[in-house]
Amino acid sequence: MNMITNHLPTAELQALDAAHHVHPFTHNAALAKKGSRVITRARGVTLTDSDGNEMLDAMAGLWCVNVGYGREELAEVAARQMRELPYYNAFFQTTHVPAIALAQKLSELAPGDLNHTFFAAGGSEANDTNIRLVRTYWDIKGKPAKKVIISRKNGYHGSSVGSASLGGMPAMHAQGGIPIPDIHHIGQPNWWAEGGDMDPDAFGLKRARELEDAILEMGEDRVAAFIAEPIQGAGGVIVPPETYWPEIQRICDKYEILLIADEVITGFGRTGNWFGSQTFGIRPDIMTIAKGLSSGYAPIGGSILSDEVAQVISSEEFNHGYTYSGHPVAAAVALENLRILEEEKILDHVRDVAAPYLREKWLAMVDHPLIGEAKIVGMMGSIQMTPDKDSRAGFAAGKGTAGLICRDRCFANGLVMRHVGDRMIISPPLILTHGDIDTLIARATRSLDETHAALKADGLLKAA
Ligand code: PXG
Repeated sequence: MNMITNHLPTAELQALDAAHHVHPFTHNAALAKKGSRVITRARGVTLTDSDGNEMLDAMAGLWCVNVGYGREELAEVAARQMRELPYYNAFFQTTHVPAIALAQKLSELAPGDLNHTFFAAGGSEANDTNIRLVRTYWDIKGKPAKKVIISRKNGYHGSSVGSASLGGMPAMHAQGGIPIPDIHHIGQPNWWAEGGDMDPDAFGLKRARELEDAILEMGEDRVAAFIAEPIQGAGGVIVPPETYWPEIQRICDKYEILLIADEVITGFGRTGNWFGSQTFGIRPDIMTIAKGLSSGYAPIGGSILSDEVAQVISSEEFNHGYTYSGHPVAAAVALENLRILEEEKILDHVRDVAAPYLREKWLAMVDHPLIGEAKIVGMMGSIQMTPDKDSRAGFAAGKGTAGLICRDRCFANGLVMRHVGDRMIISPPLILTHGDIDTLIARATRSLDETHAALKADGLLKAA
């Protein structure tokens, strides 16, 4: 049997990794010199590396391990499904039990009449499906000019050609000939960075109305859909002002465009409800799902469609699909993950136990001398570092200088907390206890103190 175990010393694993493994979103040559951290094991909310260091994983992997690590039931279900039917597809007038059961379960959990799921292997694929799907939808409805999809600057929708085009990350658009045509980006509701002298509510309205301006400028007859994350995740856990989503919903209702809520991060309990759309009162026509759907134990994602969208798209052949659409093992794991979330009342735990306590501690971080803003919804939060709280200035040394220092201090202090520029973000497993939260906050505070001291010592506390 080919066992994948931690059978080599760390340095040898790092050398082999550098020699043969090309990492995503990484300057690989620089990493090769430094050496990757080798993660060997995880249980509950704790990661262990190849040197035996333990870290509290406040990112739940990559925003996905909602039920925490080490759930035997998920391993059991995967093994059982592999023995029973490891693979089959749904292309040629066939189907299988895991895909049927999961699609049915999702129709029960998803709000409104979102009753039909098209499966993919992750969020990028699902958003590529959405691009082809909404354009085909309007073709079938006799409105082939409706091709433009409006999305947002600093949004993240995946890394394939289509989904990265929907995303609004300039560094991604700089590589590989994207965006594809007919994607239009409007501004993001990031008050801290871009709100200037406006109050947050007025700014939220202003940014929402950029959608209306774009529709009016291009013509309603050219716009197919608007896509957005209820809370921007990879963009830095940007919680929109309260005015933002109601105004977006009003605009989508007024003009004939489809609303796609990208719930890849905000789905499956992250915000305290099954979906972020419920937390913000959004009524989407399509929801993108992945990550927490299987708690990351198996790669699976999809698009949940409203009755109307599904009925239109089903009226002709839709020439689209992936080998792993509705993969039986991934679907079985997802179904078991949803059972765990439901039967163990993990959403109740988030709402009544974990999120209120985390919120109290997290928001208090704004009193730290480095922190200008603290935001949190359910189990996703961000804190913004700044050299000048009043002016909301960035650091003269450049964006990300403080963020990188803090991220490294966090690792050293046994905490995985990400940075996006100089914003520190968390999205921990939903099963966090009060004790875990105390640990998280203590390690984060210590890391911030050390970052503050390091910036001070190097003369880097200057505003840009
Ligand atoms: N939509 C959203 C909202 C996401 O956050 C995707 C789509 C793409 O999903 P897949 O499964 O294809 O990766 C994501 C993924 C980061 C980071 O740096 C975030 C994601 C992926 C990789 C890195 O925060 N989110």
